[in-house]
Amino acid sequence: MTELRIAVLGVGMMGAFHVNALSKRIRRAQVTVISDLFPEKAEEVADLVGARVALDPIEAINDPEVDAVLIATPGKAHEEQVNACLDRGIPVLCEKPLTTDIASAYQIVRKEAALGRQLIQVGFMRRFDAEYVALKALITSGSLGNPLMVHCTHRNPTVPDFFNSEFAMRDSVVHEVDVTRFLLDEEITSVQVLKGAATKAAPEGTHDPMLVLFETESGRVVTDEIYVRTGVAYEVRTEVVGEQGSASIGLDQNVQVKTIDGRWGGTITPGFVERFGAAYDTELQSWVDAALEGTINGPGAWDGYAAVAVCEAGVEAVRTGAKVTVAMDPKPGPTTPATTNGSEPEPGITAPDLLGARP
Ligand code: ISE
Repeated sequence: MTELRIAVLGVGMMGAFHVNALSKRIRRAQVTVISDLFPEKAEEVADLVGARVALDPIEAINDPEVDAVLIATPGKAHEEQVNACLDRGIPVLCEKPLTTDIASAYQIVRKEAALGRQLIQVGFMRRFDAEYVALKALITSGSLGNPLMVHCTHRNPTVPDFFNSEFAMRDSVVHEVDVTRFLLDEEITSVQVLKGAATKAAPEGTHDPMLVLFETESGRVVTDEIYVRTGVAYEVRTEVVGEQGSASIGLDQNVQVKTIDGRWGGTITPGFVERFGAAYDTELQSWVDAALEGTINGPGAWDGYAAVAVCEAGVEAVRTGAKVTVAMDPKPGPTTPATTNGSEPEPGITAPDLLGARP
C-alpha cells in the first residue's frame, strides 16, 4: 500500500481541520469517505477534497475504499465506531475521549489486546508538540535528576456556558492527565480538586478556575491550574521540577518587540489550533505512516483508557471535594483473550456526551 485511504467521521471543527491537513499537508494520505451527523456539512467538506459521503458512519468504516479511520465525532459515538474498526481490523485515530465511560474503554483495551496488534491511536496531540518532546527528552536524559513535581497551567480565553467543571475535567484537564503519564512514565493514582473563588464569567455553580492535584504511583505530585474563561488568550505551560534543576515550556517566547512609546512585548497565542497546529500535523503524519504498516505510532488504547479512568476520578473529586483514588483494571497482555480476564470492570460514572453537548 503506498497511499492510505481514510474515512473521516465527524467534520465539526477538529474533523474539518484534520481533513484539510490530510489533503494538503500530510504525505501518502487521501480522504476517500466522509461521514457526519449533518449530511450538508459532510457534503460541504467532502466537496472540498473530492471525497464521497457516507450517511452511516459504520458503512464508512466498512467501505472497501477505506484502509483506516479518523474519528472526530462526539465522544458518545466513539465506542461503537472504535469497535467497528477493531471488527474490521483496520487502524483508527480516535480523538479524545476513547469512550465516555471506564467499562467501555476497558472492553476496547481487552478486545484490541486479544487481536494481538495495536490498531487504536488516541488523539493526545501534545505528545507530538516539539516543546513537550524536548521536555520528555530532557527528563529521560537524566539531566534534571529525578523529577519530583510537575506544575501545569491550562488557560483558555473563553468557552460556552455548558462547559461546567466536570466538562472542564473531561475535555481540558484530560490533556494534563496524558502529559503527566507521558512525562513521568507512570500511572496517576489519585485526584483532588481545590475549587476556590470563581470568575464572574462562569455560570452559577461552575468552578472556574480550579486547582487539580494528581499523585502518581511513585508518590510524585502534579498540580494543574485549569481556568477556561480568562478572557485573555491560550496559555498552556508545564514546569518539571527535578532534583538537579527545573525546566519550563509554553512560555510564548516568540518575537519580542520594543516600541517608541516605551513598551515591550510579543504576541500571545489565541487558541489551541494555533498553539498545537504543528503538533496535529506531526501526529497525523506519524499515524498515516504507521497505519500504512498496519499499526500505530503514538498514545494507544491503554492511554485512552487511563485518561478516562483518571477523569472519572476527577469528576468525583469535583462533586465530593474528596481525594479520589483512581480505579484501573490491570493492563492485559498482548494475547489476553477478551473473554478470559477474570473480573469485569467497574461501570464507573457515565460521562455526558462531551462534544455532543455543544450547540
Ligand atoms: C479542547 O477540547 C482541547 O482539546 C484543547 O486542547 C483544550 O485546551 C481545551 O480546553 C479543550 O476544550
